[in-house]
Amino acid sequence: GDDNVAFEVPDHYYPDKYKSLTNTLANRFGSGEVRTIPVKNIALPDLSLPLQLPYNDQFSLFVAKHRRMAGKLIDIFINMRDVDDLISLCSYCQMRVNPYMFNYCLSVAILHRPDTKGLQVPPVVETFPDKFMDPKVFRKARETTTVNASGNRMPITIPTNYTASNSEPEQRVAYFREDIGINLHHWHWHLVYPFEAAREIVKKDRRGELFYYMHQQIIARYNAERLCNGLGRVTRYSDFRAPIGEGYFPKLDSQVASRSWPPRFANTVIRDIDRPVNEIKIDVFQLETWRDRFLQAIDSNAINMPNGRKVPLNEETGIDELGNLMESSILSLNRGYYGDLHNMGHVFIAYSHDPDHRHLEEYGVMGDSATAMRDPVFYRWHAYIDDIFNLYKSKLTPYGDSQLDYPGIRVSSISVEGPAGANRFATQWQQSLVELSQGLDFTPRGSVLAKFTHLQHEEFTYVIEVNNTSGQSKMGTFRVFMAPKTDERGQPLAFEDQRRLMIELDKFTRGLKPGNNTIRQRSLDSSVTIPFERTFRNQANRPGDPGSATAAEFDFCGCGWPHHMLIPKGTEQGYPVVLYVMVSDWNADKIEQDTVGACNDAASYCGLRDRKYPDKRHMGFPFDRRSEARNLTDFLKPNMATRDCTIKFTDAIREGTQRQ
Ligand code: CUO
Repeated sequence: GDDNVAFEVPDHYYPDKYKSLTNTLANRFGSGEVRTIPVKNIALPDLSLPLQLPYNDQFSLFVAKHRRMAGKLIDIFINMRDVDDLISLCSYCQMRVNPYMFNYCLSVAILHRPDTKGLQVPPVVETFPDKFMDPKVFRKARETTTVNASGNRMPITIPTNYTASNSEPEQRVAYFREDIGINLHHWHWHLVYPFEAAREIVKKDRRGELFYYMHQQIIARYNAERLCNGLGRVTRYSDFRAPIGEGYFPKLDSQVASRSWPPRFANTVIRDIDRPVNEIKIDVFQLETWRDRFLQAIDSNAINMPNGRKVPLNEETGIDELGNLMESSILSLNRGYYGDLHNMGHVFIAYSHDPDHRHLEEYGVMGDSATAMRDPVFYRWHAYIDDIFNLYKSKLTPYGDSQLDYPGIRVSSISVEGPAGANRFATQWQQSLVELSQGLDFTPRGSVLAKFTHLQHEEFTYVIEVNNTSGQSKMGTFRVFMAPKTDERGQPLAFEDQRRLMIELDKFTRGLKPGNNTIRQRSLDSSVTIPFERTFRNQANRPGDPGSATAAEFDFCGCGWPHHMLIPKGTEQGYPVVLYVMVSDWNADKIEQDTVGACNDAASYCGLRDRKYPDKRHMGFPFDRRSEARNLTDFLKPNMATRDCTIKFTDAIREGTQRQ
């Protein structure tokens, strides 16, 4: 319009990390001119609250004050009248608002505004690579780019096993905890499911239940990795007065704040927090009180409302209510009484090295969803959270035949085919490249690639034989899980233990004609995972890529377990696991909705954008409840089958690198 003023942004004006954003904003107006941004003169909204966070400070959603600031900024971004006004505001904010907070709030806003689905946000691993990798990479990048300012740069190798030596047993699962893809998944999940923002943003279908289930699956997966590596299942962190045995030294540097992420020494005890600078004053006793009230709610099967009434937990929505109460999200039915148990657990641990700010230290990795999963204590905390949810689940009546059976449908077998051989999974290391240039504020333009090492598996195909004796065509939901067979002492797992170790591998729907059906499903099409390129590059609308999904879809679609971590590592001897499939009646499972363009390939842990969770059953069905069955064989019905398999790990780096 006429009130648009185009102005040239000087070269040095934007740090490199924002260039892609500014490019996008410019391209949005078709100018094509890289640093020309049409900026409208707009009446500036009141930014005083978000501006209270200093530019170079850390930003954490677990800090209530930061959350209030972010909530305000998201509101402001969401309520801008149109995209032009939003862009103008962004250009004002970029050099003034804390970059971590700015990036988060803008991502949430772009994800949730109907008119910004075509806008591009820089993927977080590129914007803030310092949250995901060893700082030596940045020093090397600095050297590389000064020595060789042009295009052809060698990738910088990110070392593996750099946070501890082999004297630390926990180091055996560092490849899982410090996997960039896993941490990106977790960051994306919390971006898609914020616990505090405008109600219409937070209120997504079954988000409290998904909080429970996605984190339950993380613990199940982590436990499988531990068992593969000769470690016991993770010990829950349930005594808040007891020392935390595991130390963690993150060895990450914040580029924005020019500081190192603080470590936590072995045997640290959480202490009362009094940090005026963060407006946090809370005693450990408060955490215990919230915990006791939560347990009381489960015990009495009801939630106390602010007005004194009691709302009974019902079988349908109980877990969803408890998820929101626990996290807590603003959907909690009584935040005043049940407080903020899970989030504050993160906060207590994150500040345990400097609870009264006397050393002027910032929070540790537990204070940020992009870094929390690196720390062994993350799993101890979430194992405890999961145990509490399981207390509730254990009170529910076990599923009966009417819920488990699918009359007329018999599954005669499940097996696995692939290069590793029949009923064998194979894993090894692989190296992949990730682009860093956006996040380095010292680099000249151009590509800086980092090469990192991660687990990978051979792709495979499930082959499932189903006999439909009903005489009619049917639709079935195939639910595929995997679990270890034995515990840490080599004893067969009882059903109650094994069900909690069940890892969801896939869930899909197929038609079943009368008679015999051979169902084939590729590992690549898992409903749990997203492909490598999507984990690392959620951008879209690249030039010459007109049919691509929109950036908002990609941002949502950035949520998904990284495909390279679909299968646990296994062992060199071949780790025994059981593969399980259930075919349930799609008529009882289905949600009637249009899922076209809803980014529908990683729904198991992430749901669908702007849609309902695409399965009517409880998340984790049929393993989310206890059963009378003593072991998995006892549990089986005609519409289920299992297969003993092994996961063979080869300690070698696979040929060929993946590129985003
Ligand atoms: Cu994802 Cu504790 O909720 O980190």
